[in-house]
Amino acid sequence: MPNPTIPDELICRLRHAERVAVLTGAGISAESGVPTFRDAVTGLWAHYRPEDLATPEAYARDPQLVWNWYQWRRGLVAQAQPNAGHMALAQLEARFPAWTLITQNVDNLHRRAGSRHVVALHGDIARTLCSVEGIEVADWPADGPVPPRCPHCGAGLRPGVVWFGEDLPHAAIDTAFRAAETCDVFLCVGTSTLVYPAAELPFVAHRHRACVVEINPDETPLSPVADYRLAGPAGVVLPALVEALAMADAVTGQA
Ligand code: BJW
Repeated sequence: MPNPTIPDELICRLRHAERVAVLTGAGISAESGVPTFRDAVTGLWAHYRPEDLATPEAYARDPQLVWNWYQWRRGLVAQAQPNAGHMALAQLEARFPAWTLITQNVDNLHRRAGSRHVVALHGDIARTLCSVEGIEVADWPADGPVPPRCPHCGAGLRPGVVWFGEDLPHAAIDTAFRAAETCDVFLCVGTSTLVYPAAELPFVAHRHRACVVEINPDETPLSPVADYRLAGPAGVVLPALVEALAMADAVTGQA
């Protein structure tokens, strides 16, 4: 793919920005081999809609099915490596006095790429909780029931993620909204902006007069209000953005 053009005015906005917020979604991890939610699913799970599996109702109805789906995804995530998009965001963190990286992803690839401050809205797929008590459980017998049982109360175990209809972690969502309300530039990367409350964040930033940049090969409900749409894969566009900033720094002789 040819190097995407990053508008000069956007580089200028970024170079003068103090407060930058970023929201990432499944699209940023697509190039690491982690499937997105709303793109066509192939293979073993092709007959299931992720929206129908990531709910407390689905777990109550068929805990084995939901547990097995998460085990399959855990395997994919464990094999995945951060890509150039994750790396570019980790590089940008050091540049801005106030930087907030908010992710809907549960794959931990931002931290593995070197991002130090990550606000995770939807949990962490590597964690396992008791479905009744909510306590974290680290180990269970490999040859036991599926899903495994909580060693304290015997209830089924579940992944430490946020399902539809469940509350997001309060501290994380508060931090995310504060960042959206106060940032100069908001980067919205690889999300369909269909799932709330995360989808509200770029619109909040727009209402507070931030410059909103969408990085996504496809249009989304955010596209009509975005100040800039950089249409392309995050693993290409974000490194191009970092490079364009570095070139502008070199021309003016400052970082
Ligand atoms: C690329 C690319 C590349 C591809 N580079 N880009 C207000 C209005 C209406 C409904 C609600 C509302 N407020 C709350 C709701 C209810 C609900 C909701 O939003 N429903 C909507 C479906 C309408 N929200 C909730 O229930 C939330 N809880 C809540 O609000 O609590 C209070 C409450 C309770 C009860 C009632 C009302 C309020 C919880 C939401 C939890 C979402 N959980 C999931 C699963 C997490 C665990 C897991 O991983 O299994 O989170 S669902 C799934 O969607 C996952 C994702 O984080 C999330 C967002 O998806 P994302 O990341 O945008 O992925 P995709 O696949 O949709 O898009 C990928 C994009 O990437 C595409 O645009 C591609 O083009 C692009 N792309 N390749 C860049 N290389």
